[in-house]
Amino acid sequence: MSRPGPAVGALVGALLAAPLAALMFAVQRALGAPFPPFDAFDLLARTLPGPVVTFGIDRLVDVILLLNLGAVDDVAKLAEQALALVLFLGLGAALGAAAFAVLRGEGVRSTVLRTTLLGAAWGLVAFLIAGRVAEEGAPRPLPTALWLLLVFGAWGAALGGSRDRLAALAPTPPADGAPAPEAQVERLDRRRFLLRLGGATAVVTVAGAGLGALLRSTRPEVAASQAGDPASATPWSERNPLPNADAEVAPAPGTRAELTPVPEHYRIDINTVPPRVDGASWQLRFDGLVDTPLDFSLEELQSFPSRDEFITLACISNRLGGDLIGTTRWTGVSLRRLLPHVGLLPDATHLRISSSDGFYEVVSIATALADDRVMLAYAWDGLPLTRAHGYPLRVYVPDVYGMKQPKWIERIEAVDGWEEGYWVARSWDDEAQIRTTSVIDTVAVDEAFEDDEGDMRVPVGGIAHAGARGISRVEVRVDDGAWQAARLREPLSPLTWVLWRFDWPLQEGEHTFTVRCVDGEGNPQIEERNPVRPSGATGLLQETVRV
Ligand SMILES: Nc1nc2c(c(=O)[nH]1)N[C@H]1C(S)=C(S)[C@@H](COP(=O)(O)O)O[C@H]1N2
Ligand SMILES: [Mo]
Repeated sequence: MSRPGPAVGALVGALLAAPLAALMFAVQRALGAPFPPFDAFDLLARTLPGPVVTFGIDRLVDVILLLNLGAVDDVAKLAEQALALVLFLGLGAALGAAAFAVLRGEGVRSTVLRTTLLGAAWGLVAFLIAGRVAEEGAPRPLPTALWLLLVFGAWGAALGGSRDRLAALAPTPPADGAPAPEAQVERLDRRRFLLRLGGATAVVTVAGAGLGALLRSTRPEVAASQAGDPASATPWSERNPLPNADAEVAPAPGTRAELTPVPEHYRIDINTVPPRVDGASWQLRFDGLVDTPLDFSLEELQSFPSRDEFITLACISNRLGGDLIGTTRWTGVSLRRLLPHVGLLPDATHLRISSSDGFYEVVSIATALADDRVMLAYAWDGLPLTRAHGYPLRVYVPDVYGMKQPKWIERIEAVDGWEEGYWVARSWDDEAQIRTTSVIDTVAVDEAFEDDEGDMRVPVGGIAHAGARGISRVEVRVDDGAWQAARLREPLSPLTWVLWRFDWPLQEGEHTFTVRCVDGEGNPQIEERNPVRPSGATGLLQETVRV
């Protein structure tokens, strides 16, 4: 009788990996145990060469934009998670195939012990990976190791049990083969066994995944620590008017919100799921070339005089007109206020800021001393940072892209020279200064109105942004006409985007609008098209409408 081979092994390995993933998901939700499929994916993303990772991200974003799948950051995270699961099932298939191939000569003897050891070995690797990508607040190692050895060992035992069962059963009969007389009783052939196995694994998978999804609501975000205090659970912007509420220029209807609601703010980072940090036990370690290494608790940081800033944050990967940009009100402490407490040594030139997810960047001490807007921020829009946006602490540095601004920071080390940050080491721009860009959000044909002279005008509007340099001029061109000045709305602060508006005298037909701007230092936006890598996208945006 022929023994089940690697192809059957791959099928069984993958089938059994699905309930394995689902069970681990449920236990992760309930107890915070690691979820190895995502851990392995994150480790891969951090260790693969930068160009490989960047190429992968670029293609992913291409597909999202091509198929118009929705907000780039949300869809990309979902796609990463799906890919992580597919890789995990693929690994289960590869191990199953290898095991069945090696055990082919074993006849009907029991192989369960050996496959259990194989599963446990996979569990051990998963445990080591979880330890490498783990952040503060990760569960204790011993129970974690036991759990992973147990559940992966069970995968291995089920693999061996299935193999032994298949080895004892008749191979699937050929399609044209008439059933043998003895089979008329209850005949369990290999195909039927595999179908049953598939059904059973599907049930456990659905049950585990469903349980995990239900558990979501019972494990509140660490950041939602203000639950008892209803006033502070309301965002600042819902309790206060914006500082430019009386601005002369109103946004054209259809322009994006001037202040981005935090739940809608884009999220970009190297984690399949954001790190979970316990704010009560968390401390910021300040060490390196200092007189007095110090640990600051969140409470200590909040006892320093705070500063509030309206800030537009943009990702260097934001494509022209893309959605990886947002504005909110940041609250924190100026980094330079901490420096006297630790006493920098004369050799110190830079601060290396590192995060619980392994991300890091450097800020020059000269910048931190000269610019009190460089801050350690603990609140967005009047509430503690959410887990996705860096709870409990993130850094802000004016005029540079998000890649220079670590979230979830846990250590600041004074060092004696510049170093490459996480993305700089992966071949992105050293400086990553924000480029000057302008975007058309709306040509509000439906909102056409009659002006004082009785002419119909169409409100056209959008944003212009140049980091901390501000915007001094925005111009619009219709078809091949002359560039005409748009009106600028007074911004929320010198660190935010500027909303612009141009009331266009309506003309019927098809028209193309182009926008360009000049930053606050008099430098015009670069009109030549450049891709996002390595220094941020440039080029002019156009919008064509039929009137
Ligand atoms: N620890 C950590 N900080 C990080 C990142 C990261 O991957 N890990 N990504 C950076 C990048 S590339 C950007 S654009 C901003 C995005 O911040 P947001 O997700 O709060 O919008 O976070 C930055 N800080
Ligand atoms: Mo970014």
